[in-house]
Amino acid sequence: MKLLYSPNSPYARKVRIVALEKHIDLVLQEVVLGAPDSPLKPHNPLGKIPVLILDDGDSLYDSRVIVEYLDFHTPVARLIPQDHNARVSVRRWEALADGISDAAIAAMLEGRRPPEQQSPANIDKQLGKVMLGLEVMNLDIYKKKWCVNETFSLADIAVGCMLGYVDLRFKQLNWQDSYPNLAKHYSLLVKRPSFKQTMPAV
Ligand SMILES: N[C@@H](CCC(=O)N[C@@H](CS)C(=O)NCC(=O)O)C(=O)O
Repeated sequence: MKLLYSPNSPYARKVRIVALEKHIDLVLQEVVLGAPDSPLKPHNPLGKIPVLILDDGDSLYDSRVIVEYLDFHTPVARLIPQDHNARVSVRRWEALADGISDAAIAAMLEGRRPPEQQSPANIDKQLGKVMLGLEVMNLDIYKKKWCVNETFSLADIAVGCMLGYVDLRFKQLNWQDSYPNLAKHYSLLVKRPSFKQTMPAV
């Protein structure tokens, strides 16, 4: 199986960490987004990464579909619980983490537009979503080691990938000072070999 990815994508990192935690070998192919000869389009009409190309040539996207596929590909180290309520809780954490990444990416892209075309109001709006999302997570993780049922899961992976991305692009937010419960959770996550091996490039 081959993963089309870019090193700083929080969604692609989520997939890479799931594969590492489950000891699934993936061939990694780095993709430059927006390159005219991008190999993405034949595999994902949306032109987004990550994409997982299966051995039969079929392709899977987006990251939530890929992690579901990988988690059921092998029962080793299950990351999405089978119990319905626990599963919904894990997937809600993931939805919030991915949504915060969406907002952080939107703010980053707005800030990269030519100054005269930028909308400071949109940057503020997107960063507002980031901070409110972090505040909710900080409350939810209070006195818990892991996000759901005291068990390491996809929820923790999604949260860690999002926090790594927020740190990469918006260090100045200093979210660790405002959200100490989340900072404690993150300090546990970054000790895992799967997180160390996939740190975003500076
Ligand atoms: N919901 C998607 C989001 C994927 C996504 O937005 N990826 C970004 C890179 S971090 C991308 O490919 N952007 C290129 C584009 O939007 O054209 C997922 O979870 O896979």
